[in-house]
Amino acid sequence: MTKTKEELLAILGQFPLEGNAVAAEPFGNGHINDTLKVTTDDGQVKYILQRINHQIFTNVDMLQQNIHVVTTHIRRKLEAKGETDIDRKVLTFLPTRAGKLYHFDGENYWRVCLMIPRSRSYEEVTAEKSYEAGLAFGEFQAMLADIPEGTLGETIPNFHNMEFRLEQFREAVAADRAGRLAEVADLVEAIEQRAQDMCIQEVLYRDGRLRKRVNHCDTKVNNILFDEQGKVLCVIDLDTVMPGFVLSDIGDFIRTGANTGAEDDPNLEKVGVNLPIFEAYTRGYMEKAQAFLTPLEISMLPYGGRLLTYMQTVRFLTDYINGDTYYKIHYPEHNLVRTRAQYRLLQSLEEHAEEMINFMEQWL
Ligand code: ADP
Ligand code: GN1
Ligand code: MG
Repeated sequence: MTKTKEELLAILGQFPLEGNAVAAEPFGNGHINDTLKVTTDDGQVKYILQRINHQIFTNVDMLQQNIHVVTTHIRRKLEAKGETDIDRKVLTFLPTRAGKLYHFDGENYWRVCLMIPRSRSYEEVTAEKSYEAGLAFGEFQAMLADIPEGTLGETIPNFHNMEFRLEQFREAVAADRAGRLAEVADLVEAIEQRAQDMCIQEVLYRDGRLRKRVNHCDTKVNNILFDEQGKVLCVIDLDTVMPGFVLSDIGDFIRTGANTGAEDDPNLEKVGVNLPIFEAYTRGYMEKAQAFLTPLEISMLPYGGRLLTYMQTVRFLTDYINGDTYYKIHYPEHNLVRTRAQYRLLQSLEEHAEEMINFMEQWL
């Protein structure tokens, strides 16, 4: 990000903060938006400022309207349940002084939300935290299930549509814009071998056997905030909440939480599925979700882990082939390293598929 401190403080001046902002510093490990923590003149970090990546979220009005609907809906549910400490259990976005859901400075789009006090996210979780995360995402889906159809827009059309992601991949391969195809031939082949099997959801949907539900669509392990006791406070990063297949939210947690290595681990020996984390997450998730899932969805849950890992392999490789135009990278080969790590995880998930499928028997 190229903004000076003075420019950032001027942007913050558009929002009715308590106190005056004195600093805005980078925060978190997101690949798309820019996230900054804001310190005010009482020395506290009370706000998060985000620059929305509008190359990717091209309809910022729809994006912010979706988030507004989701956060007010959750807040109402929590109030109805008689929850306490609600300000730590749902994100609160500040309207601008002009009463808008974001500020446009002529070049970039900005939003501000309250920093949830005494909270933190993790890049790696224990089985206990994984169980908690399962409860949280199950509860999140349950709370949003009654948002009327058509209320939430698709902030990124076809976001988790595997057929569409493969189309983009094949276009990238055909164009080979960055001249990188030769070095990734093995990965292209690995992707093509699995392509048909990985598009089952779209086929089932067309056959009327699978429905769409409101999903988070980015259930990375670091998109949950925990309190000091390791209990979940809330689900964050709501940009991609939209109708989709339920397996997305199971799969992306398996991909990020149940991996013994990092998403971009250069050491492939470290990468593999962590079954106790998968089991703990599934137990938590099923506690909340069993009531609304169909037997088909339940039986496909391990497939969801493979699918989202495959989809991420395809997306990282597409970006590498295109010359790194989508994800933030920290070094030139980053997207390739990410691809190889995701592919290794996919192979591990395939090796353990039977155990994972057997684990689901208890709910079938
Ligand atoms: P990104 O799109 O960059 O992933 P996130 O909304 O996930 O953006 O924020 C990045 C990180 O910042 C999170 O992983 C979390 O650690 C922290 N964070 C974001 N929002 C809050 C908040 N309201 N309160 C506390 N921490 C937050
Ligand atoms: C992006 O913004 P972040 O880091 O939470 C991406 C997800 C990917 C993820 C891979 C809008 O999420 O879909 O799964 O990176 N978000 C978007 O780590 O593309
Ligand atoms: Mg995030």
